[in-house]
Amino acid sequence: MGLKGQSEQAESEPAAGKPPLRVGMVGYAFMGAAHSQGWRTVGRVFDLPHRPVLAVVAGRDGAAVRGAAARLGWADTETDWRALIARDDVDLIDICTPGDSHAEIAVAALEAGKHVLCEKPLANSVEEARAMTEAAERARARGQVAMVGFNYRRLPATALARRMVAEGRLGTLRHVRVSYLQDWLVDPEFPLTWRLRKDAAGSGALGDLGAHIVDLAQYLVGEAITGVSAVTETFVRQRPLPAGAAAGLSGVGGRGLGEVTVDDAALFTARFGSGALASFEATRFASGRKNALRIELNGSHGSLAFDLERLNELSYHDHTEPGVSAGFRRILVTEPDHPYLAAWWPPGHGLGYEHSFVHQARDLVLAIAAGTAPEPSFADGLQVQCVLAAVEESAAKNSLYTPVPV
Ligand code: SOE
Repeated sequence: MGLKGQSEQAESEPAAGKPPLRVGMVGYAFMGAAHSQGWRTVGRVFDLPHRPVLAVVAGRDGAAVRGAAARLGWADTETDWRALIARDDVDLIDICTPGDSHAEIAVAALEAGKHVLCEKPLANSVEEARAMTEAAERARARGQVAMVGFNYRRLPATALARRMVAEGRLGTLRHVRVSYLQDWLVDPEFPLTWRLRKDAAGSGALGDLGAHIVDLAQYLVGEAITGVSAVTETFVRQRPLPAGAAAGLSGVGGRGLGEVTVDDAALFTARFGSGALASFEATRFASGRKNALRIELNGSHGSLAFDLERLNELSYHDHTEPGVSAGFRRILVTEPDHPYLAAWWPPGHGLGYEHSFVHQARDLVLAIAAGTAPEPSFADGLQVQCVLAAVEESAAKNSLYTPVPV
């Protein structure tokens, strides 16, 4: 029963009367807010076998986390994630913290018998991602599930693109062309926040944005990247320390500046197992681009193109059409038989960025109820982490860089 049926429906939520799925979330910044929107909404739009409950949100600052609970709709709070995973009134741990805490929290939560949803990238290193994957595999035997939050798989247009590729509508894939462009770091006065420190974030644009496009490309193509060659760059190497900088942040030369220890941009080419070639670009210095994830796939029978800034649309070119009428056409992805759409609005009334988190919550709840492993799994997250590590290794070797003779 979707919203369209709500007028004929009793005022009760679709999931009312279903057994609760009590969620405990760690962290309440941007991703915590986005996940909260997903948990608040999913049971009121999709008819689910469990009723998601925003039970507890955890954060170190008591006053701040209580404010977040009131703002985001959480019933209780904790100031220590260890106390959260020890509670017997929480079934699932949703990790929305910086990457340096993903592994410790996820492994402890799985060993405490909880299901786990962990934000991307899965971890800050391959070693951490592998330990998380092994813990998830052990927990699987106990009926627990674990998923990593690559939410862009869960927009109707990208899910439709995956369906069309799997149906063979593009034929043999030859090219994948992906970029994820933002510009919030162009100002050199932007402070040295955690995303700019390797110890907290693991990497810069590569892990923050590159992880998304590696996962989305592999999801759409349906196979893994087998090798990369890369360049990375840090354009602004020192930034002002944030107000109240953590003790561990050493100023540079006493001028209140700190070292940026991650990449600002990563560009890499890649091969897929079937021989398709790919190009990837991830940067937070693309002046004027706010959240521009664009992907295009070219195959022997056709092409698909998606632009996150036009996320209700999918461009499709059927190369088997007679040339006189062939060309890219726009599919408006708002029909009831498009992925997820039956639960929402009538055709033509588009969705937004936040709906990817509602769909992520839906798919996780359905997997828990069915006892199936949700995708992307921690093993999928580990594979992305291996690609990111290969990019960093290639860039460090710089081996394929051939200076142009002058
Ligand atoms: C910042 O670059 C960020 O919030 C990413 O961390 C998210 O994963 C992306 O969806 C939006 O931009």
